[in-house]
Amino acid sequence: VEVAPGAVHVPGWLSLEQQAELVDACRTWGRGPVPFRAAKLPGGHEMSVQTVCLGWHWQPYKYSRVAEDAGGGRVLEFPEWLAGWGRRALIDAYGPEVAESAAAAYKPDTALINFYADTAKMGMHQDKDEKTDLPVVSLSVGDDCLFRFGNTQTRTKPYTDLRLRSGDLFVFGGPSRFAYHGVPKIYPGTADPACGLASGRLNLTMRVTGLA
Ligand code: MD3
Ligand code: FE
Repeated sequence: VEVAPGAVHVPGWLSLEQQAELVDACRTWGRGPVPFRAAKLPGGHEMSVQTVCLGWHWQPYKYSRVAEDAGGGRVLEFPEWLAGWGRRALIDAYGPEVAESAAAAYKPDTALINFYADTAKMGMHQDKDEKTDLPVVSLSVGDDCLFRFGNTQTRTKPYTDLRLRSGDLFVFGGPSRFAYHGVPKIYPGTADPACGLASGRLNLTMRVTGLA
């Protein structure tokens, strides 16, 4: 479903087995050299979401290889299998004709894994810390959420509200890459336990930072 030019929602893209596999991987990554942590905004407030990263460590407005705000460990490598999921995601979202060359060239080098407890949310923002305009691939597992997809000009209306469910894929490329978006609400208790998460919501986004 094309929600806006370049913004494609593919409900139920991941099987329950793949969802559980991803949850397991996120648990393993969270036990690595850098734990899940709430990122601090420049004003000093902590985000309500807990995040762990692969490839590059993200803090609001910057990427680094070590997590000075989370114990000083070096981030884990971005696994090749996950890049493979990213390339398949582009083909499945944009169609083989549009996407095959773009997909073959797609080399995501960072993943941000966000965990939302029941009351966590994410305010409207743009993702502008990457130096490329290549697509962001987003995978959701666990409880449903309200996802708000806005416009590139303001963090307010017009926007489209959508419900994202466990297993959903969303690709944000082209004119949608720098649109405002946020997660105003989690719907607790809506997940199938077979997805591997007993409560809360995980979202993994992969990106191409353009950094070396
Ligand atoms: C639209 N994550 O990590 S995923 C983020 O569910 C983030 O955790 C949300 O926003 C989450 O930055 C939303 C959907 C998403 C991700 C990246 C985008 C939408 C996007 C980048 C550009 C435009
Ligand atoms: Fe974002």
